[in-house]
Amino acid sequence: MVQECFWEGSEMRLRLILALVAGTLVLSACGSDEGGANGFLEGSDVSVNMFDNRFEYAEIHIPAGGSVNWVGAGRNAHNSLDGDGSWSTEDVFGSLEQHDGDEAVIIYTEPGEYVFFCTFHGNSEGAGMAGTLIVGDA
Ligand SMILES: [Cu+2]
Repeated sequence: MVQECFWEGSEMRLRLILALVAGTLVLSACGSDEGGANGFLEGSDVSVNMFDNRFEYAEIHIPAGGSVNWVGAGRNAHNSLDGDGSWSTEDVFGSLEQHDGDEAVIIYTEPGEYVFFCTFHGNSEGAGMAGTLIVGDA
C-alpha cells in the first residue's frame, strides 16, 4: 500500500510524535477514515489520485449530485473516462493528458454504476488502470 504523506504543520508532527510514543507504525498517521485497505472510498465530494499506473481507489461511492476531483499524481499523464463514454475528464480538463497536480472536477447527477478507466493504462472493460464508480443507491 502506498500512502502519500506531507509532514507539514505542527498537528501532523504532533500526531507523528504521538504515534511513535504509542509504538505504532508511523504510517498509521497517514491513514484516512475514508480509505479502506481494499481501495474503497465513500464521500460526497471526493478526490482521487491517478497514480502510475493505478487509481488511488478501485471503488468509489458518492451520492447523486456528488463530485469527484480526478487528480494527476504521477510522472505519466493519466485520465479517467466512463467505459460507456458518458463522461470524461477530457470534457472538463480539455485534454486527455493530466500531469502531476492537474485537476478535473466532475459532478455526477445521474445515479448509476460506471466502470472508469485511463485510456493510456487501462481499458473500458475494467482491466488495468480502472475502477468502479457508484453514484447514488445503484
Ligand atoms: Cu493512466
